[in-house]
Amino acid sequence: MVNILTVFITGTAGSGKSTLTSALADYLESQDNYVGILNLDPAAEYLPYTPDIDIRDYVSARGIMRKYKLGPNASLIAAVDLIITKVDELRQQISELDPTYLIVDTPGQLEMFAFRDTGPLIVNRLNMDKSMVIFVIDSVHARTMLGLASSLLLSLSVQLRIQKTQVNVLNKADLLTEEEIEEIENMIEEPDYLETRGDSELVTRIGGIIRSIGMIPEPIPVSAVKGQGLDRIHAIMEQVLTGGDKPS
Ligand SMILES: Nc1nc2c(ncn2[C@@H]2O[C@H](COP(=O)(O)OP(=O)(O)OP(=O)(O)O)[C@@H](O)[C@H]2O)c(=O)[nH]1
Ligand SMILES: [Mg+2]
Repeated sequence: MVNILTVFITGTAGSGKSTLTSALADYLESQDNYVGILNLDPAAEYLPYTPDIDIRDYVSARGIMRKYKLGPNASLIAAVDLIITKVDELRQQISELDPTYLIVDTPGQLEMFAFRDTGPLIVNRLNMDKSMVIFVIDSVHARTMLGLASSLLLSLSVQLRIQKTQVNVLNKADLLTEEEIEEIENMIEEPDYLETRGDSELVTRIGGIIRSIGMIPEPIPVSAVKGQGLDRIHAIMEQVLTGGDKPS
């Protein structure tokens, strides 16, 4: 019986998707899980892990750039669109590998993947049994309400597009002080806190709207480099895999 949880690691460029893919796979393996890694970034030059399955074996953004004389963004768009034509081959490889957890590292530019029609289509086609999304927020951009609100709005857009159980991760938490992490938690949790901060009215009101939607999961502080917070991600993955309650 197929029982694979496919975990799509999404997030803004440079937020640490590839590093988290590697760290999470290592962590899960250390907990005696059988883990596979699928690299879905056709433009990746260097990866901090060795993928079990690699889209670059089928589609190369650099090759497309040369062949069709396209610029870096146009070639990446074409490359991401071409992934859909290789989904059957990828599914075949996933079935042969048959991992418990398949971690999928997605293309660097979020908008190319999540905000175009192909991304959600690829996610649905690569779903073997169950799937979820991890949205990686760069801590460095979350220290102000403006940065945090922008990141959470992006996360919400991904949730809207892909419509899977989604976990927000505050990566690079090792670059923040404990006070800064607490400040971020306050900005999300404390209803009156936003009013006291002196942000612009737009930022304060957007913060209020994000909170009132109530469906945006509170980010889990993680350090992909230091291996912090991975146990909390694992616990949610296990819940999703075994069909338990979705995280709130
Ligand atoms: N301090 C710190 N640095 C991190 C962490 N995670 C990733 N980085 C660094 O952030 C940079 C980008 O990491 P990547 O994993 O390549 O990020 P990415 O989101 O895959 O990048 P693209 O695919 O190019 O969008 C690298 O220099 C990483 O070493 C972390 O938890 N802490
Ligand atoms: Mg990457």
